[in-house]
Amino acid sequence: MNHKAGFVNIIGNPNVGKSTLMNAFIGEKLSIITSKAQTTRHRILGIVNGDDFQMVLSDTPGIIKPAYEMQESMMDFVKSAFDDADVLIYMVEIGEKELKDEAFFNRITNSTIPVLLLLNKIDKSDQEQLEAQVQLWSEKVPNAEIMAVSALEGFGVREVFDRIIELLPESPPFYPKDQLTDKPERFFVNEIIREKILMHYKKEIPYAVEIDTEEFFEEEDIIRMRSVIMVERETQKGIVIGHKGSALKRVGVEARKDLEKFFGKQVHLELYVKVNKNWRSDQRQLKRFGYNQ
Ligand SMILES: Nc1nc2c(ncn2[C@@H]2O[C@H](COP(=O)(O)OP(=O)(O)OP(=O)(O)O)[C@@H](O)[C@H]2O)c(=O)[nH]1
Ligand SMILES: [Mg+2]
Repeated sequence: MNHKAGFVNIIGNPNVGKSTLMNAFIGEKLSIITSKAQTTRHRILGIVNGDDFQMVLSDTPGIIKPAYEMQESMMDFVKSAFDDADVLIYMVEIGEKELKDEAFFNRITNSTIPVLLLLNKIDKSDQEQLEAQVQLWSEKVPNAEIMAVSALEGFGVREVFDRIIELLPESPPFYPKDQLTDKPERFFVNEIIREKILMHYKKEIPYAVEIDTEEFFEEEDIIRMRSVIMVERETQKGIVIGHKGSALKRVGVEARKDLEKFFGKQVHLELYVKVNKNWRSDQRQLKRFGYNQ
């Protein structure tokens, strides 16, 4: 039996459904998903293993024009996803125009590796609009194979999966067959907490926040975690904590529930908030938080 394996890297604008698709393939909530743009900040590998294949998916941050160091580094993750892809998934959503970054767009249209253009969120469109969109994208990206999907409702996802398997090159696996991701446990703790921050705070707060899990200690029937929520300014600290700590408490309760689901074990989570001025623009700090490859 010949074995197939390769890197399948998902790129596209913010909020189009890249992480939703990756989770649908994995069958687990590996990447956090929210209705806000720039939910994903890192390149996250999700590995799907079969007897005769290994699909190494990469979820990446949505493509933006970077305004500060952290966003520069987010776009470096996207660049790296162009470099090692065996199959490129370019995801667009119904009604969107094109990438805000022309250089990235040109790399897609000039790609020598197979490009699957996934037209996502078709649950929100009708037949007529769908046909017009397929027409539009086949002109814009003539080298791509277009497939219409709803990552959220699972429509067309199986077909995309099967098509990717066809496109994978023959190769031995890149990772052990029982490995699901490249990220350590603490990364997912940080992400689950950050998802709650994205969901419950407005304006600049989610973008000014980074999580650092300082302690992750697994006992026989409980995992004890202590994480710090870093903000950039004193005023943001007050907002994150909320009146008598109510806002922070809600984050803690909701994150703990998700963490228990994720790790399949009881979780004790201690959260506190710390001001870390301008961490988003500080190279050393960014390195510490995993933004430099
Ligand atoms: N209606 C509909 N909504 C979807 C679909 N796929 C994703 N969404 C929603 O779109 C929003 C963004 O989804 P994400 O998966 O976080 O998008 P993303 O491309 O990873 O976003 P960034 O990480 O910010 O770049 C969420 O509210 C999803 O529930 C879909 O097929 N149909
Ligand atoms: Mg995402």
